[in-house]
Amino acid sequence: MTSTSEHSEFPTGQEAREIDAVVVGAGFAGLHMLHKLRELGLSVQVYEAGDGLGGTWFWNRYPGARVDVKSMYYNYSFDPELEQEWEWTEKYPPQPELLRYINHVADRFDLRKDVRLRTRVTAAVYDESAARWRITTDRGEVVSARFAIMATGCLSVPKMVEIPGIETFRGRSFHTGHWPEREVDFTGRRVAVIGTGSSGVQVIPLIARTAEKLTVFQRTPNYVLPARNHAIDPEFQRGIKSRYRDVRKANRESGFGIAQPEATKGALEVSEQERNAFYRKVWADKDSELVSMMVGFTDTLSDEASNETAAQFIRDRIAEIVADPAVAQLLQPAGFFGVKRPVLGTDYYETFNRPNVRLVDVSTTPLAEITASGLATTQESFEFDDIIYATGYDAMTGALDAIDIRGRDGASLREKWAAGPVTYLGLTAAGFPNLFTITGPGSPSVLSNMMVSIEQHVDWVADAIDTMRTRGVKAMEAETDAEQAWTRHVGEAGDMTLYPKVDSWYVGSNVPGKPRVMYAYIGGVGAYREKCDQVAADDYDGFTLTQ
Ligand code: N01
Repeated sequence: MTSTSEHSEFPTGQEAREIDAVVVGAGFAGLHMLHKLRELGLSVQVYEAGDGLGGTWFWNRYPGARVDVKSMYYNYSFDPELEQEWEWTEKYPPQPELLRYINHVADRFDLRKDVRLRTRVTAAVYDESAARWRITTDRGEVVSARFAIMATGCLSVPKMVEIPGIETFRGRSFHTGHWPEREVDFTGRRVAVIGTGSSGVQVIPLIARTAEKLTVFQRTPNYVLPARNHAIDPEFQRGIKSRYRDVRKANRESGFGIAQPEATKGALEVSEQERNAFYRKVWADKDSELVSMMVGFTDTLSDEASNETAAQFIRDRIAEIVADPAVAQLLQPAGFFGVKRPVLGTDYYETFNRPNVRLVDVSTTPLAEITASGLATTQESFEFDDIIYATGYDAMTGALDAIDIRGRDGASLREKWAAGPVTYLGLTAAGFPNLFTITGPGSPSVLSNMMVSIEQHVDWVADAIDTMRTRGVKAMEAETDAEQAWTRHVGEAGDMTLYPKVDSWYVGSNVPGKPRVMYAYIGGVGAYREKCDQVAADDYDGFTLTQ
């Protein structure tokens, strides 16, 4: 830590309401941050663009939306009573259940009164002389806060297709990440789904059940493992609850935030028989998890030949399930397994055996235009009643870029990150004192069980703020050297794996023109937590604290 001291006063005649902290976003991260800061006695205002709480789980209301981390691990751990009293119903709960849980938490801790819904933060400008952030909303509200905490979500800015004509379509259009609150009926309709990532994979089987005809436009096939979702076994739920402290600790110390048996061998260090027996177990076991396939061997995500064994195993399963060999071939991914977000699905491949479902490969004949009556590829025209865009997000930086964030000397965060995000620990940026990004770029975030990463960041930020208050520190700012070293480390950690070798939103390649860098830290949540704790223990090493 470097300490500097300066004297300043708040500007006189300041018209903005003064509070301690603004939190942007009322999803899992924002609500938890609010709770923690209130416990510290701070005055907090949360702004939320949606007209309900829940962030991701508010907006992703499409049919089939559910989490793909086990319910028992995908919830708050901060309150032992809360974790005991809430009863999960399924291995992977659906969106309505998650939204009920979030609203339950909000009521239980009386969080609503500090959340302003339907209000989008448009700008955050740092006033160095006052060491305060001036936050402006789209409703014209201006508030002055010591701390600005961005809990804006990693996947909250939907991305559309980059072709002309979207606004000309006369039928109904939906983006999975901005789904209407009312129930949408697809019975007897001709429906297009564009995109086969996690959202597409979840929505496609359900739409296929009622639509007259479903056409799926696939650019890149994904590796889809069977979710094998089921009603939660009460015995299992009781068992986890009885040892929750140990379970939480193990998850926090793990690589992806979901503890797994430690792998000791590379995939090619065991016999083919042993390897396939493992893959078969993960594929078939009703209690297995996505991450098991990724970390069952030490080198699945880092060695091309090892990775290929898992990839081929899944391709073989696709060929077994899909009746038409030409369709099966189109559904078989060619690239590495696990380093473009793999997916859990229910009846996904089976759906392509239905007579009312057609798969169109748009890697060879790309989408060319959305028309008044449907869409056209470079080869064929289609007519639809409904188009569903399951086309993903401007991930990690999209929501931060959407706010005009200006730090010391009016410097813009957007401009600072023009060649890719530069952060210290994925939590802070030099030039932007007292601004924190929960699960920000450069932290494990999307490469982990989000609940584990959210809680770790919220706790770290709350501790930092508490320390500042106790010690009379007015501003905390990352040092440029520390920031550069961390950002380099994030890139180097990525380079030790296969992640940068494939196109995916993890490296920003899904958004034309976005810098291609590693947007999340792959070093593992356990190691990352240790690093963050060490920084705090070393008197906030790498930060300048100004009194
Ligand atoms: O978005 P995606 P998503 N022409 O970016 C295609 C989380 N999540 O909403 O792969 C044609 O993964 C694009 O094709 P390609 C999870 O972390 C979790 O599905 O770029 N196609 C791809 O197929 C996930 O990773 C759950 O070639 C175009 C698809 O659209 C993340 O959110 C559920 C195109 C986008 O896939 C994002 O998932 C849902 C174009 N111009 C989401 N543009 C859980 O299960 C895009 N595509 C927990």
